[in-house]
Amino acid sequence: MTDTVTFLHHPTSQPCRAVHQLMLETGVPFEEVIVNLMDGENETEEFKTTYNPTGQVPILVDGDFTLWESAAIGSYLAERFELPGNWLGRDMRQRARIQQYSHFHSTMLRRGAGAFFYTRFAECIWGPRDYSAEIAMGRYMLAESMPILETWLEARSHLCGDEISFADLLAFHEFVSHEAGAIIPSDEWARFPRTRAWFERLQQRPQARAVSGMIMEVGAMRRAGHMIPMTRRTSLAKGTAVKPGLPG
Ligand SMILES: N[C@@H](CCC(=O)N[C@@H](CS)C(=O)NCC(=O)O)C(=O)O
Repeated sequence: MTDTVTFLHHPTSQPCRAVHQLMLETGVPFEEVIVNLMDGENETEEFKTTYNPTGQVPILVDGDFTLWESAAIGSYLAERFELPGNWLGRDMRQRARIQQYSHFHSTMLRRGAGAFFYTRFAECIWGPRDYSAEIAMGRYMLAESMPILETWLEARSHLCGDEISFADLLAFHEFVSHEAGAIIPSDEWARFPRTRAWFERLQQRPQARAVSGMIMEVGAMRRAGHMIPMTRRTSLAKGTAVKPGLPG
């Protein structure tokens, strides 16, 4: 088995950036393949059959083994490359804490991505429409999640202890997108000073900057009113629509 894995991703995607940063931080040998989400390359039957029936990224290919879902990819990389530090947990309890966070993340903070997607991306796919219900739902998920993060960060410097872990990267990259899209106003951030300080600390990591360049550029373009060219007509943020099939 070769030691180089293949990483299929797109740099605008929060879970992709979390996995990407993990691999850069820990020196995992990988080659990258950028999947053209903007034109729906991931929606073809061939892509879904070969890689992931949901069509989503990130995806990891290690020889004849293909894996998707960012949390599963993190756990796999930890064992496969014996990742150092606390990235996926030094001991049984730390590993369980990070798993706990990953499940919380999927049902709570991750769904806040709808606020970013429907504020900044939806118009590039479906044109100007009323996305207020979806934006409100995304904001609601953020409002539910942020106080929980703030409580954790009152007791410790990182989400799962006093050392950085993959949980921090999963959460951090959600906020990077919100920052790129100017989704969370400063008076809202002011209610969560520890979360803000944690976010700013993580922003200083060179690998965080290395994987965040494109989303910051795209966010700046959208804030300036420029459209992102896309030919896809389906959602990039599955699970954040309020009505089935919306807006079609
Ligand atoms: N739960 C998944 C979520 C992955 C996900 O939402 N990927 C999005 C990009 S952020 C995607 O591939 N969207 C394209 C599509 O659904 O067509 C994970 O953590 O890996």
